[in-house]
Amino acid sequence: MSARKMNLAVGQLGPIQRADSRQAILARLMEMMREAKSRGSEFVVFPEAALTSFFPRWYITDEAELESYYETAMPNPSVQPLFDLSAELEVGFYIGYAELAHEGGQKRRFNTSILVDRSGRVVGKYRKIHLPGHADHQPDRPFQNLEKRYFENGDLGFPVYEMEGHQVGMCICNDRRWPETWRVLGLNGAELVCLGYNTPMLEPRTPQHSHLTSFHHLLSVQAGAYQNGMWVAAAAKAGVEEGWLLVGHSCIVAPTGEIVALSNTIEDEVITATCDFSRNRDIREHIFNFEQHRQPHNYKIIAE
Ligand code: ING
Repeated sequence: MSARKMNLAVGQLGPIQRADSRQAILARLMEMMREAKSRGSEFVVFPEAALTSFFPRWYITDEAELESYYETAMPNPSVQPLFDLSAELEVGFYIGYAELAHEGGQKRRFNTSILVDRSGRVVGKYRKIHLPGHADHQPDRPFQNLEKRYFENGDLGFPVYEMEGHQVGMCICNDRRWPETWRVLGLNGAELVCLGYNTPMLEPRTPQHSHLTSFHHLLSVQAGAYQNGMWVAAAAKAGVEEGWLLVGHSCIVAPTGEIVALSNTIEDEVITATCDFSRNRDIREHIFNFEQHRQPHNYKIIAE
């Protein structure tokens, strides 16, 4: 059987400051898509909140200002050039953004990501399920994480989409810390999981763990990849964003858990690898053969 391969890129973003224009941000994303193409990539993974500064760090009381950070449609005129370039170059992409939807006569807000195929068409959507931080203003913190205030928990589950012949799933940032995320995606048949993250080096309630931020990030994605025999592509928004250092170490991880590509800056940086999906079987038909080895009747407490 011919090996099924995908030339994959991760487009790590450096910081997006509050004053950065949408045009300037788009130019950076498009530059990295061109760079990915120049290296033979057919798909590029961009970060969480790739179109704005990570605004949950602020307590925003002005409704209009808060809503200015959300996209009300995707694509929309301000991001159309990226979709056009995707179709022109035949490079698909994953991108994270704040979604403002009107569903069931209600205004809904989610921390969302989409999969776009090589013709520039949206083929899948995911809404972040694990929201870290807090819903109330906590002024004692040096910065907030108000995702529980600004977003609802995702309501789409952990879907897996067929894209360019591969089974692709998504998650976002804090999701990667929860083993359930990875196992559900593995059970749903994902061969590749794409994710973006904005992770400050300082978690204000556990400053004594700041020096472990990169370790905990890599530990989470490597374990998820290995324990479910999946390729993982993780894209950071990195660098000092509005005064706070966000961790880099964007990476591409093989089903063995090995890091096959790792960023080494905290700026805009493209890393690439060739994902050979025949390698997933080495894990999923042996050490993690779910059908042969899992004992779900002993795991019920996880879902209760
Ligand atoms: N950010 C962080 C993350 O889960 C965090 C929140 C920071 C948790 C540091 C633990 C330590 O990576 C988002 N956006 O989920």
